[in-house]
Amino acid sequence: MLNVYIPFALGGWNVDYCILSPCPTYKEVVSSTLGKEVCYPRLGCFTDDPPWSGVPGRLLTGLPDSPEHMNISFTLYTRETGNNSQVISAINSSTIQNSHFSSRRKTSFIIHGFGSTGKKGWVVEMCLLLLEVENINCIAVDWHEGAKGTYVSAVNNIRVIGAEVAYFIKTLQKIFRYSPREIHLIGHSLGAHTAGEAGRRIQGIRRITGLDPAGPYFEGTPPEVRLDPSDADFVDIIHSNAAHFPAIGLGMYNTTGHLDFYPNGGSVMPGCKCNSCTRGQEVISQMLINFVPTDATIIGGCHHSRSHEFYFESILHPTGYLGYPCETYKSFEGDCFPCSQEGCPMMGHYADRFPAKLKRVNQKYFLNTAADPPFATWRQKVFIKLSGVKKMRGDINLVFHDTEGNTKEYEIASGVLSQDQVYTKYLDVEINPQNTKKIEFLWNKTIFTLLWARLGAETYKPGNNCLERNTAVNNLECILFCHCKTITNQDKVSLIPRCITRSIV
Ligand SMILES: [Ca+2]
Repeated sequence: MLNVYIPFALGGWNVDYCILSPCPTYKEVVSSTLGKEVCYPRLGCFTDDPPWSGVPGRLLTGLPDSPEHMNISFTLYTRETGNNSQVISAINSSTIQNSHFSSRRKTSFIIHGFGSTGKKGWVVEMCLLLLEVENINCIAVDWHEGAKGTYVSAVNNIRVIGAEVAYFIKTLQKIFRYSPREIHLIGHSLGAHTAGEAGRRIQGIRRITGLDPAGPYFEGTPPEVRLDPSDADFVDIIHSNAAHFPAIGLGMYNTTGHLDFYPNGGSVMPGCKCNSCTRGQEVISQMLINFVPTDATIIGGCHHSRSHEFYFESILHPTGYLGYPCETYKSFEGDCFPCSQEGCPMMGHYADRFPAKLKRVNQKYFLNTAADPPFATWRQKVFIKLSGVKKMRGDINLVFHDTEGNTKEYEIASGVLSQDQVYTKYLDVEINPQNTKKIEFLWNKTIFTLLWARLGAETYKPGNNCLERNTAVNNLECILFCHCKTITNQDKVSLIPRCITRSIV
């Protein structure tokens, strides 16, 4: 009955919404909830003193359930186990010593969120894919028994889950002298804050990746209770369902890592149909009061789940997830391209390869993704200049062909087209420049038969500076596509990769 507040941030202010009636006052909630404590062997005591409860944005009640009640498990995947994973336990550490866990490898922990499971689905798939590219120990953390009640009980429970992950890491330290610098925690939604809690308890964890860290009861709260940059040496975040007043998202809107990525602006993801997106206050209310999920990935909604889907695909398509530094999404759509001298980070698995990742905290990066897997896109700035006829009505399109015969068409300009005007367009092309066989230039033939046009299109692999020096950052080669001659009376022209001439502007 007391789980009645929906907190969210509004322009830096926390607003608490009561969704049951009669609503207790702030003071009543605070005074009725403080001062309780529960203690568990190995893990210590958990109080509901501030900041765990009774602070703005976090007016919740209750204490975490016991680890036994939640039936937490750690399942090991390695290249030796394949699908035949091994359940290991820090309480009985011989299970670790007798497993395929190797202290000579790095270790990733994957932690699910509210209403989800670590026994199947994306958590297991993530481990199996990581093992294809890296020889690591991958541990799927399951706490579905603690994640299936109300949202508020799950929020409380992650404190025990975080303590269990920390206890597991301490055990590794003890039996193998294993360093936290070998550890990467990857958590989705409440799992992101679980990773933060483990990081708060263990200094020096190499990296925590927060996949759309849960917003309700965390947005605007003290760093101690949520994932923040102090929880690991490097913290990277993907925001995919950020709260935007007056709508309520399931994820956090504010920056909370060293690098914060906002794909598609961070709130609404392309390809999420409205009947599956289940966003807004209605859903949150359901979650908070009485929702008992059967399939967790549905709960967070399509937007919320995109964060782990992006991470998954970034393992295979790293260069298709380049983030551009920008203050807002609106300004990104018009500018913030190409990258500065220091380069741009790749969202997802390879974010840690960005040399300037630790320069400051709360660095914001924007990018657009495609609507369907693998979601990767390669941003390009295209210039086209027309000459010949003063004004004409029509449209200009570019068609990208890859080496496998797939094509993608993008409109550059339409409507009234004027002589000598340079048409500039940012394209988020779903074809990797590396696999681009040719680019065709199309216009409305019936209108443009008598037109002649000049065009140039530049394509970049990740990195930048192609525009100025034809060099690239991230040690990746820059590819230019260009056609610098005047085209007359044709309906299409192909652009050939690696043309040395610069395109006209
Ligand atoms: Ca923290």
